[in-house]
Amino acid sequence: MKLVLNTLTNFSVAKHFLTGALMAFLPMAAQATTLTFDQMIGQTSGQSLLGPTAGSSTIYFRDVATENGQTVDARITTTIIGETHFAEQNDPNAENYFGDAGFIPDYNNSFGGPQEDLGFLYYGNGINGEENGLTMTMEFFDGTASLSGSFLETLTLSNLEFAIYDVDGEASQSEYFSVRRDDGLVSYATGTSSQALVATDLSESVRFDGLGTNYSESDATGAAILYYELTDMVEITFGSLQSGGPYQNAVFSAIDGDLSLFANGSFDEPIAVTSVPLPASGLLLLLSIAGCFLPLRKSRALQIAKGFPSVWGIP
Ligand SMILES: [Ca+2]
Ligand SMILES: [Ca+2]
Ligand SMILES: [Ca+2]
Ligand SMILES: [Ca+2]
Repeated sequence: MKLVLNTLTNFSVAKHFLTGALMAFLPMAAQATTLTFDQMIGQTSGQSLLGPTAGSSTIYFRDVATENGQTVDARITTTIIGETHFAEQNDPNAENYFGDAGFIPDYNNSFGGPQEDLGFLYYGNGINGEENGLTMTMEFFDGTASLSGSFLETLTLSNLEFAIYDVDGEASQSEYFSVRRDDGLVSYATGTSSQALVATDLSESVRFDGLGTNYSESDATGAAILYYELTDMVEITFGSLQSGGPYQNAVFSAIDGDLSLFANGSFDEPIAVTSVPLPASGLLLLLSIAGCFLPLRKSRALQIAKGFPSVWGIP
């Protein structure tokens, strides 16, 4: 199942068509690129019960992956939702204190836990249905040799997979995350438990809701594996809803870039995300040029700039 999904192109319109007609002409998918977050540029400045935290809402990593012999660097920027406290020091006397809020690079490595992961801690504030969280945008760059740490040249990864975990909560606070299809998302897998994250395909995005019960971070019940193709940018919105309890409530989740935490994880078969039905005229066009099939490529920035999908951008 996964092999089939990974062989599809990321762009849904083309994918819809290619699934049937052109599968035989596509090359075998390369092994998925995995990510490691152990080489943050700069120093952490905060402390939390979960590990040292970065003081900035934008962080940079060298060498998160290797793609076709090229070294991949990553830049992660964030946008805050609601009254969320993130990337700042926290008063030790504050309610529900777990330490300073922010990214936790190389999460838990020193304790033999999930290795080279990227965790984060934030504080939601306000009850009665207040929504908190942050949107994280991870962009990939060529960091080979002299380009290392430069973040100048965007790099497209052909196949990417990683897990997001500890998306759960407790009785008064439920956690969720959502990801965008136009980043190249092709499929996802959730845990086999009946309490696993509930995935809702919203066409433009897929949202994963935890059921408001705390689980161990290594429990696939609060985790999902995401599969991307031809992606240079991945946006993940982590949110939480506070229905009661303390005014300030902490949230932790993390990204396991190489699925090392879930070597024996219990996940269901991957589910393909929705594809957009192809208009009849577009189908005819694709049929007419099927014989000279070119590699597809996605750049969301380009799509936004042009105002329409870049189906046939030539690499
Ligand atoms: Ca890992
Ligand atoms: Ca959590
Ligand atoms: Ca948990
Ligand atoms: Ca909490």
